[in-house]
Amino acid sequence: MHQLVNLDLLSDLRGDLLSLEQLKNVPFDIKRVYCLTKLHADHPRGFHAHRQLQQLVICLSGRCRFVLDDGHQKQEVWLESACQGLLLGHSVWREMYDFSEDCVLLVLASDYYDEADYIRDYQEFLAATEIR
Ligand code: T46
Repeated sequence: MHQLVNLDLLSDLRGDLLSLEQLKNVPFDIKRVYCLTKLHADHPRGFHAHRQLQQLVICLSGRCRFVLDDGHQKQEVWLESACQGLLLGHSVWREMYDFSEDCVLLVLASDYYDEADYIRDYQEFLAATEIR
């Protein structure tokens, strides 16, 4: 349902450098990049799936918990290191919880923002997974 991608950090006394390259350590063409910041533990996010979009989510700072659901089973994943990216394919319902105060999420997406690609109703999502 999900895959954790190992990312090499170039670290030295000056700090860490994370390099992300399309079709190298990011397994799709990158059309969009966005960040989630100033997140709150008591305000979970997500609660949707995508029809086509692929994304790689990297926790640059802090930690948070993803609950992923393919309509048949659920998985829980903690993101707490910039050394690992969470690859989210389409047709996975995602919920994001327990953001630490310093949590910063960087997301690389395979396409431009398009609200029509979202399934935001869980019953519609379940019906779509049954059809497949
Ligand atoms: C996802 C998780 C991990 C835009 O206008 N452009 C954008 O590129 C994005 C991502 C969002 N928006 C708008 C859509 C909503 O009106 O920003 C508002 C907040 O988006 P949303 O409620 O979908 O945010 P999250 O944090 O629940 O979900 C986001 C992504 O939307 C989603 O694709 O997989 O992060």
